[in-house]
Amino acid sequence: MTNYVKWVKKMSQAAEKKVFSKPSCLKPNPFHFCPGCHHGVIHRLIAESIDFHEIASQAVAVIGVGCGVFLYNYIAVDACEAPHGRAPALATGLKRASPDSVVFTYQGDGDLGAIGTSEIIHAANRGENITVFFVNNSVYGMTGGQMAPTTLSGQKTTTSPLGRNYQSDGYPLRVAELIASLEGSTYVERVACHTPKLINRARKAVLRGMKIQIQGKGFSLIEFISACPTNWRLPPDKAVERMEETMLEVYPLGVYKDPATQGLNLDEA
Ligand SMILES: Cc1ncc(C[n+]2csc(CCOP(=O)(O)OP(=O)(O)O)c2C)c(N)n1
Ligand code: SF4
Ligand SMILES: [Mg+2]
Repeated sequence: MTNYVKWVKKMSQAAEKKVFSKPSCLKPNPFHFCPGCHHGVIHRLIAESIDFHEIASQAVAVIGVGCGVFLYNYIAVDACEAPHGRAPALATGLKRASPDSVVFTYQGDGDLGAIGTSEIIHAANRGENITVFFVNNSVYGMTGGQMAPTTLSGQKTTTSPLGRNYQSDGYPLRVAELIASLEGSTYVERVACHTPKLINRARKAVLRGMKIQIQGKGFSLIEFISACPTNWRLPPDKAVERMEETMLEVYPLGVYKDPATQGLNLDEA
């Protein structure tokens, strides 16, 4: 036997250790997102959490309007499309009618922080037992990069070509802080997913947000600070630099409301 044949035989007998695989509820469809967009990473984290908690048959996604609108093409769970901004109201009805379902919303900042501000505040204030995934990329991504309530002061967008001016346009809306201030919310965290370390933190937040609902402990909101390279008119690496230099200063990462400080202990799952 030649050395080469011996090597092939040895390799074919070696036990392979799987270190990375696709979540089973993630469909084999290529994402439609632009290069450098963070929606895809967030979709994967949600799919991993559904697998981990073994809730694929119970999970119901309520999808807002924006670039995340095709979530049902990627994650194999039951899903409903909500009119723009109304996902928390639809999720409320679904969860109340079917308490064993695990209901989560997926919403952008235009969806949740502009047209849907009323719905998110009242759902959180009522302490609905739902999980909200909120993607803050500081613009209306899907419709061409218009100014959103989350747009930074001075940020140029298609509807603020000279930069957002707080005197006429107000200040960036800090959703995590706002929702954390309401008595009804249980868990609020702001995360990002542009480095492996931050992805690991975001993964834990997603798992926790779902676990809180499964254990009947109330309302969770996870805010993801995300890049929209296309509408920021930047290549993906520069978009991440911009995120780090400007967005994270206005929107600091961290836990804004911790169930433990409310005397709620999460049972280990
Ligand atoms: C009632 C209503 N108004 C406006 C629109 C148009 N619209 C579609 S997506 C969108 C903005 C989405 O932005 P965002 O929620 O931030 O999501 P992103 O695309 O940035 O992830 C708007 C205004 C709509 N679909 N329905
Ligand atoms: S437009 Fe922005 S938010 Fe939408 S897919 Fe492209 S990069 Fe992502
Ligand atoms: Mg947006």
